[in-house]
Formats: sequence, structure tokens, C-alpha cells
Amino acid sequence: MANRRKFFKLGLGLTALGFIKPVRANEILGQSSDKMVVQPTIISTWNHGIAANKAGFDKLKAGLSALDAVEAGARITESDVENRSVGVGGNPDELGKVTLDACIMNEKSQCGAVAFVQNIEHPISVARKVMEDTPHVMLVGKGAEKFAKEKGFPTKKMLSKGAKEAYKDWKRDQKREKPVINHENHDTIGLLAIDQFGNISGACTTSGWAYKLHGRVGDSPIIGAGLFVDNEIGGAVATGMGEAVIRIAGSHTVVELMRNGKSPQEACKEAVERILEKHEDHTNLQVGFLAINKFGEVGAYSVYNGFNYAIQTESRADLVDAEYNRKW
Ligand code: SD4
Repeated sequence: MANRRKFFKLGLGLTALGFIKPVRANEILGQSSDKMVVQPTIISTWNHGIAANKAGFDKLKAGLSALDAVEAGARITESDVENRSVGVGGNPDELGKVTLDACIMNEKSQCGAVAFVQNIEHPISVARKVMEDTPHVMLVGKGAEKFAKEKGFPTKKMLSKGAKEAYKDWKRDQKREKPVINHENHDTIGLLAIDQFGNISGACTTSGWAYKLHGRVGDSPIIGAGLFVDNEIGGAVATGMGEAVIRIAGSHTVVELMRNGKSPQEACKEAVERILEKHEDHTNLQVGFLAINKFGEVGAYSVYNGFNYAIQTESRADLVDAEYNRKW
């Protein structure tokens, strides 16, 4: 406990004084990273992150890894039929097909991803298998589905009753334009966890942009865009309009900003500002970043209000409103 307090005090103090050239937390402490004492923590995007965090934190408490925690958390949301942006409840594309994207990354910078997969309930676990059982990082479409089947993942019919009704309405209204990603139309889950060893892992899983073009893949399965982890620095996840996130390699940018001395909060803010600079039209350009550094500091920032994240540690389980650049 004393160690932990010393660790946080030192980290926060140095950050506040602007001394941090960060750097590696273990360099500051003069320790090897496997000796660092940190508080197991899990954070996730949006309010469904509360349930996801609970499942993930149970793993952390049981002494399992941050990787196990983020996977367990992601699976809860993937099975949540009420969530219209992830897994079994996800909105379909323009053809009425639910196509899923997911990625996962561990403390060794190993990563796995699947994109444009159909009829698989837990793309996050398939992504983990890609990471652990293949020399590749990403499998897509039919190839990913074939791989999943070979690994024993059951197939499942995806379009939920609610999503089907909403899709029918959309078709009936003959809306030619795709629904924008705004405050009503996104719920992707991105999770980051630190385990008892101070190791960081992350996961991200989504059904993407509702009624997207068939074949469209967003930022969520792209390492560096929807998710990035560098165990010496921290991790970041993104939610919102994936095209905008990809343009600045969003989550990687956040982690690199932290490497260069920004707090997670400052890093998320600067990445959002960079997105705004790169786009002339900011209408409905909602993007949010969530980040954690090696000290356990957390930050989040979005273009528009409405973005929130869930955080769970031994002493708290909260939903926190993120800071934002502007109001809808
Ligand atoms: C995408 N970033 O496919 C995802 C969508 C999202 O909350 O985050 N929704 O572009």
C-alpha cells in the first residue's frame, strides 16, 4: 500500500510539475516493470461499460491478466441484445447483415483482430485466437469465419428482433443517406485494464456504423486506430466515427502524446483537436477517446458532449462524463 501511494504520488507530482519526459514509469521508479505496484483497474467506453467492467474486474480480482479482463468484459457487451452497436444486438449494414469488427492487444504488443465477420457472437475471442494461434494480426470476412469455426466458435444468427425492426423502418423510409454517428447512434465498447502486475491490455468490439455500405470496416478492429497499448506508457481506445479516427491513427496518437509527456486527459483532448483540424465539416463528427497511463491515471475527451466511460477499481465503480469540445 505504501509503495502504491508512493508510486501514485511520485507519478502525479512529476506530471503536475511538468517534469515528466515520459518515459517509462519503471525508469522513474528505478524498478523493472514487473515489480511495479499498481491498483488493478478497468475502464470502458459508455454506460454499458459498467456491466463489462464488473465481469472484467472479477477476473482481475481473481488474479487473472488484464488481457483476460478486457476479453471477459467485451464478451458481456457482445452478448447484450439491447446494445445496438456491438455483437448480437448490433445494427446491420445496408443489406441487413450484421458485420462485426474487433481487436485485442496485450502488454507484449501482441495483437489480433477480425473484421467484417458475420454470425459469430464473440469476435473479441476470435481476435484473441488470431493473436495467440496464428502468425497474423488480422483476419477478415469469410476467412475469419472459417478460422472461427475451425477453432470451435459456434455460429449464431445475428439480426436481433429490435435491430430488424429498426432496419425495416430505415428501409421503409427510403433514407438514402446513412445515419450519422451521433449521440444516438453509437455504443462501441473499448476497454483498457491494468492488472496486479501493472500490465496493460485493451479490447475493442463493434458492429460499426448502422446501415453502412456492405464491406465497410471502421477503426475498431484496426490496431492503432480503435485501440493501442504500449505497456511502457499506457493504452487508448476510440469510439465514434471510425473514418475520422483512422485518419489520425487515433489511439496510437493518444499513446504517443502520453509518451511525450501529456497526461491521458491532455492526450485525448489533443487527439480530438487534431481530428477537428483535419475536417472542414464538423457536423455530427462525434469521436471520443479514453486512455489510461502506466500510473493508473485516466482521461477521456470527445468532440461533442454525451460521451461517458465506466471505471472500476477495488474502491470505486463509477460512470464518468467525459470532457468535450462543443455541445450538440
Ligand atoms: C466504427 N468506431 O465502426 C465505430 C463505431 C462506434 O460507437 O464507435 N460506435 O466507426
